Amino acid sequence: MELTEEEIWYFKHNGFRRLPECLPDDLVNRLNAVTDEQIDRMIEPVVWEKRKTRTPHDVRRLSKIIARAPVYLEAASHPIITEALRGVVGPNIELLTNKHNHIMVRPPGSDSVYWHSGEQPYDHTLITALVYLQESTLENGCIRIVPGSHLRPFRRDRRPKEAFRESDLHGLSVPIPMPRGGVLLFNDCCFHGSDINMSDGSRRSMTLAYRAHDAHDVLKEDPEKILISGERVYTGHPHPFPGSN
Ligand SMILES: O=C(O)CCC(=O)C(=O)O
Repeated sequence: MELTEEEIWYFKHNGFRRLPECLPDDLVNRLNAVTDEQIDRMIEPVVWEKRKTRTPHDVRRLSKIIARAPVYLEAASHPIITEALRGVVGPNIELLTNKHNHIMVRPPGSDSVYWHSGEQPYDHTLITALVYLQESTLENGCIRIVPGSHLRPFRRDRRPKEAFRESDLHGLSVPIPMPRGGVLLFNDCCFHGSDINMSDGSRRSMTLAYRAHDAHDVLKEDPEKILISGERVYTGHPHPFPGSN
């Protein structure tokens, strides 16, 4: 569903938007089945929780998911996501494979995701989508976002390394619980992080990065970008300008 003008305004000012529609159940089931297998077989690249044991229970993050199984790209290019993105980045949309492109598994007891702003506020090109394979709650450490922080006019360390709950960013943030199958879009310049998983289950979500295709790039076939909607247009000024000689 396309975002309304009011929703686009909300996204631009607050920096995030929870989409009203969830991905279909069947797709979420298939995502979970493939993810179960990836975790059980501990298929690298993996980011581990801070433990030395390295069992399937210690998998914090599965990296480079798009190359692991076609179902991940199917979800990443689902119309529920692309139609909403269109209102934010226009019709020509690329999925990045060299930023995000991972699943946060967040097993029971998983440590917090420290406060960070994915990109600098002067570089507003990247939109993050979190796609929830499992419900995310206050108990299992749902994401918290500092509304409007993508518009900050001051400098602040992009990764402040402050204890999660003691940071002033915690007091400025809002928790965003999400349903299974839910999709959260946010401007990656927003400060965000999430608390320890205090539940006895995991809290899986795909983290994906999108941007508008750069219409001025002369080289169109960037291997780290997958065009998921629209076309790779070129709108640079040709030289010599037609009819100028
Ligand atoms: O899963 C979360 O709560 C945070 C995700 C995130 O910031 C990331 O994957 O970079």
